[in-house]
Amino acid sequence: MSMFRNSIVKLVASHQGLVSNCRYATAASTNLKAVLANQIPEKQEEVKKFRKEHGSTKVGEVTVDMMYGGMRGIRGLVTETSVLDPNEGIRFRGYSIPDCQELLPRGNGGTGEQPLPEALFWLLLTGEIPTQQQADAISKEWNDRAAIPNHVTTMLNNFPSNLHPMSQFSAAITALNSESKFAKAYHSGVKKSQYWEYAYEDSMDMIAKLPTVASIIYRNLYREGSSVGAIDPKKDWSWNFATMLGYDNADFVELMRLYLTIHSDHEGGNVSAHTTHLVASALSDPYLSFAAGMNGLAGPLHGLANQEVLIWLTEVRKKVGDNITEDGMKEFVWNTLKGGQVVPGYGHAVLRKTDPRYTCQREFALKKLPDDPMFKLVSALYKVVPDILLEQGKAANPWPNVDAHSGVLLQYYGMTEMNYYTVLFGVSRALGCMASVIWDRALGLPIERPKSFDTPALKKLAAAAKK
Ligand code: CMX
Repeated sequence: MSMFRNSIVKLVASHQGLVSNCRYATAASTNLKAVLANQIPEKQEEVKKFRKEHGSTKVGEVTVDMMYGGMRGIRGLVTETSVLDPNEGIRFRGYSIPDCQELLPRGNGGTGEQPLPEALFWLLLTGEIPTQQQADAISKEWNDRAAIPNHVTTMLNNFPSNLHPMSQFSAAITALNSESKFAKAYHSGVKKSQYWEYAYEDSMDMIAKLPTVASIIYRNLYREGSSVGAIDPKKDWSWNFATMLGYDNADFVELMRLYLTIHSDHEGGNVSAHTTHLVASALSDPYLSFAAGMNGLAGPLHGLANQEVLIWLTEVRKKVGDNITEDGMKEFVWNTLKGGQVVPGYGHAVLRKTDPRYTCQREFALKKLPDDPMFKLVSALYKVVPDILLEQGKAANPWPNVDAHSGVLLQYYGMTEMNYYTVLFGVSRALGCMASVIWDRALGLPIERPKSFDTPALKKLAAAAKK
C-alpha cells in the first residue's frame, strides 16, 4: 500500500513538474546507517578533490562592519543539510517546504496530510527522499531507542516549577550524556574515521529520547506531574509525542508533524545550529553539543520569539479586542516600537521575504481554524506590521518569520502554555543539528577557531588596507 502511495506521489510530482530532478532513495535498505556508510566515502572523496582544486579560491570578503555586525554575510561555514535563500526561504537538501509536503512519506494515525519528520531526517542526512518503508523504519528505530535513564527522570521531577522549560530541557539533554556512545568510544581510543558512527548512534538515541523528556517537562509543569505513558511501538515520533503530551486529536498530530518538520533546520549560521556545530567541533559528544545549541535557542531573538509572540498577541488582543480595527493595531505596534522593543515574529537576519515556514502554517490555519480569533488577529497584523517596520526604517526585513504563527496554532488545540513553545522548537531542531554533526564528523571537520581582533589591532589592519 505504502509502495503504491510513493509511486503515486512520484508520478503526481513529476507530472505537475513540482520538483525537477527529484532524488529518490537509491538504496532499498531501510538501515539508515548502512545507507550513510555507503555514501560517506564518495562524499569524502568529492570534498577532498574539490579542496585540492579550489582550496585557495576566494569566495567572499570580510569588512570591518561585518565583524562588528554579528558576522552577518560572512561566508565561513559549510553546512550540507540545508541552504537559506534570502527571498525564497529554506531548502532542505534542495527541496522547498512545499516540495517536502508533497513528496515526503506520511505517518499512520492522524489525517495523513503532513510529512513525517522521520522522512525529513532521512532527507537531511542522505539528500534523498526516502520510501515509506525507510521512513517507517526510522519511526521504529526511534521508538526502540526512546527509553530515558532514571537519573534524568528523577532530575526532571526534582526541578522547581519556576525553572523555565528550556532550562529544564537543556539540563536534561546535558545529563543524558551519561548514555553517550561517542564519549565512551573516544575515551577508548576509537579512530577518527569512525567518529561519525558514534555521533550517529548518539544522535539517533537523543532524537528518540527528546519527546519523552519534553513531555515529562510539560506534564510536570502543567498537568500535575501526570505520567507520560508508554511509547506506542506502531506509531511515529510525532504521534507518540502528541500522545505523551496528552493530546488525543488527529489534527494536532498533523500539526506536530508539520511543526517538527519545518523547525528542523535553517542552514548553519543561526545561533542554535552554529552553537551545536561549534561545540561538537571540540569533540564534545552530541548531547553536550546540542544542549549548548538549546541554550542559544532559548534567547528571545531566536527560538524564544515564539513565546514572546503569543505574549505580545495576547496583549494586542486585550487592547484592541476581537473587533480588530486597523488603527487600534497600528497604535499598538507603534507603541511597541516606541517602547524600544522589537515586534516579535517579524524580521530575520537572512530572509528578506515572508518566511515560507510562516506561509505553510498560515495555510494549515486557513484550513483548520479559519475563524479562530487569534488567527484572525495574526492575519490582520500581517497586513499592518510590514508597512510600519518599513516606515520606521530600521529592520532590514519587515516580513513575518516562523515564530509569528506557531503559537497561534498550538493555543487553538489547547496548548496555551506559551513558556513551553520553544521546547517544541528544540525537539525539532535536533533533526537538523544532529544531521549536520554526523556529517561534520564524517568529513573530519576540525575544531572551529576563527581569528578575532581587538579594536586597536583592527584599526591597524584598516589603516594598512588603505595604503
Ligand atoms: N521589530 C523592531 N525592530 C526590528 C525588528 C522587529 N521585528 N527586526 C529588526 N529590527 C531592528 C533591529 O533591532 C535593529 O535595530 P538597532 O539597529 O536599533 O539595533 C535594526 O532593525 C536592524 O536589524 P536587522 O539587521 O533587520 O536584523 P538583525 O539581523 O540584527 O536581527 C532578528 C534579526 C530576527 C533578531 C530581528 O529581526 C528581531 O529581533 N526580530 C524579532 C524577534 C524574532 O522574531 N526572532 C525570531 C527569528 C527567527 C528565528 O529564530 O529563526
